[in-house]
Amino acid sequence: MILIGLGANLPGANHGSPRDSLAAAILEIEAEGVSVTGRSGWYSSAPVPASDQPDYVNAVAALETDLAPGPLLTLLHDIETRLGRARTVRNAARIIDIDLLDYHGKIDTGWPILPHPRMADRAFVLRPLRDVAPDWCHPVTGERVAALLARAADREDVRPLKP
Ligand code: PH2
Ligand code: MG
Ligand code: MG
Repeated sequence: MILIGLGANLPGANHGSPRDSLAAAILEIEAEGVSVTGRSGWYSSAPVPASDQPDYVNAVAALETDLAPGPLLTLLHDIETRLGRARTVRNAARIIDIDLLDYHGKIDTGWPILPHPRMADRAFVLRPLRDVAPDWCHPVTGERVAALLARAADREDVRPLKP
């Protein structure tokens, strides 16, 4: 299974909401010939680390593609740029962020790092991931998504949005 995380906490370049940007990103991914085989609900989440930034909208999607991890992540970054993302400092508020979370359980400390190095303790990733892949286990530790979610520090800050 290939899983990506999507997040946004600034209005889009054409004034769409963060949720619109996430939906637009998913359409762009499909337009590039990558199948989107599952998508979580939309979640509102407080920024991690805590800050005065606007709340995020987060989601997770499952993909099917023959692209290897590197070309896939390059494509995802191209889509971020097309949707208006400007890269500044780490954890800056953003129009769109698309992260490669898991690629068929591959473990790689090079580029891209797999699984995503911070996913195991982020409820804003794990809560939507559980919608798409309730049986998912962390490729390194073997822990199930529900177990990781139960001890994620930000788990109270992730709330489902109306569909
Ligand atoms: N992404 C970050 C940093 N912090 N916080 C929330 N709630 N959601 C995110 O997507 C997020 C974040 C860096 O990519
Ligand atoms: Mg990210
Ligand atoms: Mg990113």
